[in-house]
Amino acid sequence: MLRFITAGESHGPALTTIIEGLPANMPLDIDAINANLARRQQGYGRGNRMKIETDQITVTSGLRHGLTLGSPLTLTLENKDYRNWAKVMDPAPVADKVKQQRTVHHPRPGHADLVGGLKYGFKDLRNVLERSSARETTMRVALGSVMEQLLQHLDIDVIGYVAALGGIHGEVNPADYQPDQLRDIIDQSEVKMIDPDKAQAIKDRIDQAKRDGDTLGGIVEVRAYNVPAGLGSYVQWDRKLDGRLAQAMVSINAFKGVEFGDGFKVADRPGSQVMDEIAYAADRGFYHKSDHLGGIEGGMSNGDTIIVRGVKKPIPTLYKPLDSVNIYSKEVYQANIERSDTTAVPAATIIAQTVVATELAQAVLEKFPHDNFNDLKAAVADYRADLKDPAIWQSADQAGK
Ligand code: EPS
Repeated sequence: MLRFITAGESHGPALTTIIEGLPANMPLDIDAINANLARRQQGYGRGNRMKIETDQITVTSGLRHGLTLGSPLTLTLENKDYRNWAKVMDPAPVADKVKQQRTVHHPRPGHADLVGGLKYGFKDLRNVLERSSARETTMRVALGSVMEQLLQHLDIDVIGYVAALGGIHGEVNPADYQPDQLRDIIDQSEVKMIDPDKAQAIKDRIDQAKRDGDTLGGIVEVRAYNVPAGLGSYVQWDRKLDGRLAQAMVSINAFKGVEFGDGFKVADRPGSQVMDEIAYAADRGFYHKSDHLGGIEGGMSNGDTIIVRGVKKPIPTLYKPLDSVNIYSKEVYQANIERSDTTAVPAATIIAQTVVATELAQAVLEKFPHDNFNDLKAAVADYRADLKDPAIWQSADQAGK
């Protein structure tokens, strides 16, 4: 069983993740993890925090000479900004006058501030803000990059990009590109969109939102290629792959909804225009003539490209804040202004990509033996070979029935 946990406050000393249940002997490329962390820092519309940080992980357990040990893998990332917050975020007791610094008493609408304070009984809502901050996604990306590498070793590619930002939708069909081409296009794009014609309009809209003290949301799409049929299961609610991907996507800060394939549009169409007809070819095995359902049937991957989209609401911290209430005086105040981004939708592409990779890798590990990574590779290769013409369906006495 694979499990993981993340820890760390936005302005605390460091962020950490521990991943347990990884196969032993898996090559792990630290530079590739750091490259994904750098991608998370990019994107038009990011704020000033990203100018302070150079997010890079240190591995403190579970890896030796570039190969996993099968023991818990610990990744740690230092917050450079901590040096500016050392007193405010000091783990040790501090003087009362320090406690009065950088307090948050005017909760931001749309953020966890108010409810978190009510729930945990905090005098200073900074205690909520520090952990609910999207800074946590550094660790989702770090651990998800480990999972992404596991999938890449099995020839499974996962790619995220912006489908829409601030109401402007891309019009280029991602299915017209190979995964490597998509990766190159996205890496070159400041707004992480495949459609180059929309980039300028989106940048203008971000600039305008910034001038207005406002923020923008959008839609992120993730595609997973070459996923073998049969990950996840129909037999129990919590094993359904789409259910698990949906939970993982909505767990990303500010994500409010998820859809697969043609998504909510299927509500308006008859079944004949929604189901993907089944075909067979010796070189491909069973396949579907279309991919309206986004590569998942009955809670299982069906061998087609998995297509999942998530909607990210605009960041709740507004430089022109909305109304709030002082939690002590109950008087109307404007919400606290914390340094923030105009939009983090481009950054969310790598977060969604690695979060989807995490769920898929978990599903792979559940299906195949994996104490030793070499056994996992062999088992996946054997299974893929059998899927093309399953031995169980070759018995002559059933032919033609
Ligand atoms: C973020 C770090 C945060 C914010 C942002 C995401 O750093 P700071 O609060 O020091 O500016 O820039 O977080 C939010 C917008 C949020 O609402 O939590 C990061 O590393 O991604």
